[in-house]
Amino acid sequence: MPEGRVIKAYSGHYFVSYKDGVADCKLRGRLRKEDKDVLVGDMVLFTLTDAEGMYGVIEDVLPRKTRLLRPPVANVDQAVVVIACDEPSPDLELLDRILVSVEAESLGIVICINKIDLVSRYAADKLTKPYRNAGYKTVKVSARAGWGIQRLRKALSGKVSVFAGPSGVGKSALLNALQPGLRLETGEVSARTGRGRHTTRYSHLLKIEPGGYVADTPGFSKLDLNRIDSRLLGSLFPEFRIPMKDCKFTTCFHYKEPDCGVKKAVETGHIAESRYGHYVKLLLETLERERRRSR
Ligand SMILES: Nc1nc2c(ncn2[C@@H]2O[C@H](COP(=O)(O)OP(=O)(O)OP(=O)(O)O)[C@@H](O)[C@H]2O)c(=O)[nH]1
Ligand SMILES: [Mg+2]
Ligand SMILES: [Zn+2]
Repeated sequence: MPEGRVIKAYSGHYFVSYKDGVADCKLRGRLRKEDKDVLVGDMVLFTLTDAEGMYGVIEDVLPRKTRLLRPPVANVDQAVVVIACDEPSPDLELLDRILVSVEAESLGIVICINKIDLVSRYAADKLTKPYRNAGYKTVKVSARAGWGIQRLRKALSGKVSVFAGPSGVGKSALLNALQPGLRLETGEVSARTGRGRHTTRYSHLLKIEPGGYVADTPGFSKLDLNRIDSRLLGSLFPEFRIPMKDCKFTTCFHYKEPDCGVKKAVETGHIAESRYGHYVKLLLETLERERRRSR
């Protein structure tokens, strides 16, 4: 039975890329009954239903290596979290939420700072610094001016990646810059609201040269982290991991406790205040949810 990779899925159609092309597949009734969700990135076994090899039926979904909830994709090696320097203005809380959700799935992370043509080099560096200091791989680019595209290509090469981030930051534009000829639709940011217009509607896994896949995905502006354990949260901020070892209490939440290594690192500037602030916000949310669940 041929094996392939789901590259796009909508309204009951699953587009499966395999050695002879792409087949438009349906789900075998059994899978539909089990309510099995088949995601972009899933590896599947399928049977062809026509001689030309254009249509088929998915018979089985192979075990997933990884799975991200938002955006929903399977089997990616890394997430490329895209933000814009401006238009839309950076939502650092959303960025930190996305980073935590990706850390929780143990995927690789690249932070891509797009639209550097719109701001000074100083402003772009200032935005990037807390994340570089936290140990993240960051790439500053401009899809419009073509700056940094080679560095981004290098970070994607040989891997399966997913672009994640709010609407309007330029995910589709970056893919167009990476792979001439794709002609993905892009949409102007609204002058009135300063937000993107949700131009990309469906996730789509695309092949890029010289090797690798990238999923373009619809932008989103909210992310609830409702599967994360309050005890784990601190370790999902990579720059907390070493300072945490100096906390007096092994159960430290790095919040109200005395003698906390993380809080000390915030005071000395080794941890960015914005990152710590988002940590506290997420911690309180998580504790509140755990309290409600245990009632
Ligand atoms: N100035 C500038 N504009 C850019 C850059 N990259 C993208 N844009 C513009 O930003 C707008 C949004 O780009 P898209 O690629 O549609 O954004 P997206 O992230 O795919 O948005 P959704 O599909 O809605 O999630 C378009 O008008 C692009 O031309 C850039 O580097 N600089
Ligand atoms: Mg798009
Ligand atoms: Zn602590």
